[in-house]
Order: sequence, then structure tokens, then C-alpha cells
Amino acid sequence: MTPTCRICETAMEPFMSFGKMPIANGFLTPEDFATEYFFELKPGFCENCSTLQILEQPDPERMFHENYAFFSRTSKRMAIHFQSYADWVKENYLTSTNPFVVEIGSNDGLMMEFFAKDNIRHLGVEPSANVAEKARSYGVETLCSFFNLETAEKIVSEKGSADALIAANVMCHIPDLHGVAKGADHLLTPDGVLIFEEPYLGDMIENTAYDQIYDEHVFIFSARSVQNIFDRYDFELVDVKPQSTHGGSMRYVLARKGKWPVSPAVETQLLYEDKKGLHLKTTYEIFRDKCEESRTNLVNILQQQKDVGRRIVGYAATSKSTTVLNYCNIGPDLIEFISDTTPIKQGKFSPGVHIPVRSYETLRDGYPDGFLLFAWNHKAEIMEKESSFTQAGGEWISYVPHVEIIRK
Ligand code: DWN
Ligand code: SAH
Repeated sequence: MTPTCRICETAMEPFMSFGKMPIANGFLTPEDFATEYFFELKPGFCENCSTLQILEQPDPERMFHENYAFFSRTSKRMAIHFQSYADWVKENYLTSTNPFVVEIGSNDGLMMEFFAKDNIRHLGVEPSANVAEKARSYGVETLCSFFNLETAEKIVSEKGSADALIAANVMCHIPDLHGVAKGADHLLTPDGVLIFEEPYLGDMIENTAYDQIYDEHVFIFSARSVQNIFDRYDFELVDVKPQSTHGGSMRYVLARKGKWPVSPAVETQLLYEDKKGLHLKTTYEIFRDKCEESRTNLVNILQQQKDVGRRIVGYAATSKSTTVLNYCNIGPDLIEFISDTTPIKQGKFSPGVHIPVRSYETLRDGYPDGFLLFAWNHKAEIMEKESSFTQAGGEWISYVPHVEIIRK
């Protein structure tokens, strides 16, 4: 059956395949190796509505559950970022008396806590029970559920309409955006706003950051695609704000048509995207060629390191690294282990290629000769933390925006 666009149902072809992929956050134990789940990771670009999407996605319940492995609180800089995101929402969009804010994909409550602390009426909507429980332990009211029209109806009947529906790094995870748009329409007050920030397509293409594509990320948005998607539900894009988080993101503000002034930044961004050729098929063919080149260069560097007997360890068992490791077929022969600060990942093996994941404290037993930087999006935070390793001659292998060795 020919795949069709999840937004406008136009027939679509993939522009490349990353091959068979496991669940990106499916860290596992040896007993589970034989039954590990795989699907084919193949992105396509819909020329009708300009939405980049993966054509096959595992069921959400396979990815988001009571053992979800990603906790937002693992990055100190993201905590600072979410505080400023929350402050900006409060100042600009929560100006009514006794406002109510809802967050989709609130995870461990890192952003919602900044509303809870100010006694602002709030609710996080989070389907992964373990992270939702963590949020509650920080005083964040949390509904353990996927966000859709039914959830919105439940919230309105129990708590009333919301002034703002906010999100970060989750809209791109939800295959049924029609359900989200209908839910937003039901939940928001007439002047209410829908705000979300996600990895930005323009940055992904610019930096050949192909590891942004994995099972959870069913879409990679641009201003054009967001405008097209929500236009179907009478929302308009009223503002866009570029963010440096996660290697280049975009914050989108949407409101019902005619309710809020449209910032000139929207038109500027749309023109930029046209100039970059984000709507053109050839852009994705060039991207595919660059992915292949990146793969060859990365495998070559790791092989050279191995040939001269150098120890390379992965830095941070990110979801993104699952695409890189499986696409490049890099296993424990090239990477001794991956160091990660998240307890639920430690002592397990990485999805697909089965590299051991060890605690950060393991490094006290001896630093390697070099790290492969999987959390390249947290480079500034990590470089600061590991400055003595680098000063002592330790090396970093990075692959975004291109494959290189970083020395002091
Ligand atoms: O979109 C998503 C983003 C927000 O978070 C989700 N689909 C899943 C997740 O993606 P990711 O795993 O690629 O996220 P990060 O933030 O790039 O990486 C987090 C991982 O890195 C955690 O396992 C913790 C680890 N880490 C570490 O070991 N040392 C992170 C930092 C900053 C560190 O210093
Ligand atoms: N917003 C956080 C977490 C991003 S990870 C941050 O930026 O750090 C994506 C989160 O969205 C996960 O916690 C996942 O469980 C949740 N999620 C996935 N699908 C969802 C849906 N349909 N509705 C609400 N949350 C969802």
C-alpha cells in the first residue's frame, strides 16, 4: 500500500531509508535481545503540505509507557531554558485573573514546576506513568494520558477552559495531529493560545543532524508545515521564535484566526524557508547524500581509532544515538560502552547494536582516550563539565554539523 501523508493524505514516497531500527529509547537486557522490535525508518517529505514525516512509526504505547527512559531533568541548561519559557508564557499569555495552563508531554514536570511554584492553576498531560509520577513528586498536577480530543473534553469538564496550551519537544511525537488540533480547539478559551517548540527542520537540514529522525519524532516541523497543519482547524501562526535548544529549535505561537496580531517574524521565517529550498525535493536528496557521507566518515574515524588501540566511549545514551549507531552499524567493537547519567538506562544495552550503558561514575575507574559525543545538542554544558578531561589531552569525536575530532 502506498503510504499517504498523515496531514493531507497525499501519496508519499520516502526520500531515503535508515534501514531497520529498534525503539530509540528501548534500552534492554540480554534476555530481551531475541524479541527486540524493529521497523524500517524511512522519512518522506509531503510536497503538498510541506511536512517532513517518517512513513512508518511504532504504536505510541510501544514507546511511551511506565518505563519511559527519558527524564527532562537530566540537563541543567534545559532547566534554565524551561524557566525562561515559563516566565515568557506567564508574562505574555497568562494575564487574565486566575489563569489556567496545560502542558502536553510534561514529562517529569521540569517546566510545569515553574507554574506550580507560583500557585498558578496548571495541569501536565503525560502518558508515561514513571515520569508523570516523578512530576507529581515535585508538586506538579499531572494527568497520565495521551493528549487528544477526549482528554481535552475531560479536562474542560473537570477544570474548565485553558488560557494557554503549551508544549516542548512533543508535538513532533504525535502521529494524530488532527486529534491534537481538535483537542486544542475544545480546550482553549476564545483568546487562548497554543504554543510549542520543536527541533527545527531548517537546522536539521543545515547541520545534517539526521539523528533527529527516530521513532518518536514522527514529524520534523517548519513554520510552513505548522501553518498548513493548523490552518485546517482555523488556527493561525501568530509568532515564531528560534531557539538554540536541542541543536536548533523553533517556538510556534498559534491562536484562532483574527484573535491575535500576526508578528512580522512569521513572514520573515516563511521567506527564509523558501530561500533555503525547504519545499524542494532536491533539498532532501542532497540531505540523503550528506547523511551517507557522514556515515562513511564517522565509521572511518572510529575504525582508525580502534586500529591504533585507542579506547572510545560514547557520551550520553541519547534517543538520537539509536539512529546513528544502527544506521552506521557501530557496535561494541568500536565503542566500549556509553556513559549516561539516567539510572533507568544504566546496566542495560543500547537498542539494536547492544552497546553496554554504564553510569557516569564508571568513568572514575579511568577516562577513555576519546568520547563520541552523542549529546551534541548539550555540547556547551558537557564541555564545561568535562573541561579537565579535554585540558588533559582527551579528545571528542563529533558528527554534527560534520564529522570531526575536537581537541583543546
Ligand atoms: O524529543 C525528545 C528530547 C527532548 O529528549 C525525546 N524524544 C527524547 C529525548 O531525546 P534525547 O534522548 O536525544 O535527549 P537529550 O537531552 O539529547 O539526551 C538526554 C540523555 O543524555 C539522557 O540519557 C541523559 C544524558 N546526558 C548525560 O549522560 N550527561 C545528558 C547530559 C546533559 C549529560 O551531561
Ligand atoms: N517536554 C519534555 C519531554 C519531551 S519527551 C521536554 O522537552 O523535556 C516527549 C514526552 O512526550 C514524553 O514524556 C512522552 O511520554 C510524551 N508524549 C508522547 N506522546 C504524547 C501525547 N500524545 N500526549 C502527551 N504527551 C505525549
